[in-house]
Amino acid sequence: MAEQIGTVPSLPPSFDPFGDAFLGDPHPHLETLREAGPLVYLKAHDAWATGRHDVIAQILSDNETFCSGRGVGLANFASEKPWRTPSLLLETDPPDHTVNRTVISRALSPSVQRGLRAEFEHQADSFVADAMRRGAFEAVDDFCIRVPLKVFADAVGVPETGRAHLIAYGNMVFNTMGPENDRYRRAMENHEAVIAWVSNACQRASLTADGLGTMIYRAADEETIDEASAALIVRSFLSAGIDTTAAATANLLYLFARHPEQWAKLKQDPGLTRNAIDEVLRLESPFQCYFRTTTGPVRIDGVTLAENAKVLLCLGAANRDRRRWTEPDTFDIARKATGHLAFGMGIHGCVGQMLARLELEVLVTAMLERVAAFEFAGEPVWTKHNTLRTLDALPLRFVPQ
Ligand code: OVM
Repeated sequence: MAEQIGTVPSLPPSFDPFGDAFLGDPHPHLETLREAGPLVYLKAHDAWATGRHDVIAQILSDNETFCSGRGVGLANFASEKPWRTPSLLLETDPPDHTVNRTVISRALSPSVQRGLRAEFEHQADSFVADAMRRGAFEAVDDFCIRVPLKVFADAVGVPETGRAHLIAYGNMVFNTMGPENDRYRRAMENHEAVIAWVSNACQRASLTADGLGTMIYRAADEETIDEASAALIVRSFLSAGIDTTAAATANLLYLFARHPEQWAKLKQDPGLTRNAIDEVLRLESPFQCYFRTTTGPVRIDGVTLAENAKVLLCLGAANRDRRRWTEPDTFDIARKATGHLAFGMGIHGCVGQMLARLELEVLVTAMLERVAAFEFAGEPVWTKHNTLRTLDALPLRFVPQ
């Protein structure tokens, strides 16, 4: 499918990483992209793209040339007004990024996480016990989404009522990183009510006294950041922490239902749990792709990019790059899965990844104790989403031991 213009591989306008054909069956298309060249021009969007593990690692390590402050979606904030105030973490560069990142990483310190573990375990146990009682059920709506809406939203300390808005909000944030297609527009349909709920939830007065949200406001009390920044950093918890972990949970259940021998293997050797989680994240990465923007002309792999070029980083492709992985399409919980890019890398590498890992680890541990196998109770349906890889429907039965 790739076409060469001089030495620059380019893909025709019909090749659209945000189109129905691509999103309906992404992995073969990601392979086309990755094998077309280290850096490929996408006619459909006047943007560049890469699905190579080494090229993405190089770009993510050079945040001065490939910035985030002009947006990590297709829209260039230097010329297009974003629909929300840009994130002080995701969509910003040093030196501001460094200050904000320090504030949020302090709130997510190892000791804070140790404190959250017991409650996460308690909740995981009750979610799994509940799933076992139900027989066949819809795992996305009744399990994968509910877990972070309970445990993570509780940890941040936002109000109980109206939390479903967080799913809609995540959908907005992640879909609008793509072009203004139908998915983008549909995600934004109810944006006013959703934004109103989220903005309110981020206010100091809305947050529980002992949550992560209030810890961010403590940095405002100490005058490290101002009050408005605190609200926006709390917003980052809500943007990044719900849909992503819900997607990871759904992808994990899907993979173990599809490959029962891997669940059997994990039951024999629960010591593989953390590695198995990394393998899930590698093979079906929840956050599939995002952009960087060039801050000046740059030469990379024989291609010269001008300033303000948008470069799409397809982590979902890099995580199956045969230059990096052997048998990349195989789900193998015993392989060495670390080094995947599902959490990104460099200065923007996922700051909440230890919390995401904790959430998944306690869930898997709770399931290992009770679940003999996962059975499909209907057809799973993958979501067509501009940047997230997850399922809309996952009818499952947790088979008791
Ligand atoms: C944020 C944000 C939004 C989406 C994703 C993300 C994966 C962060 O608003 O800071 O990290």
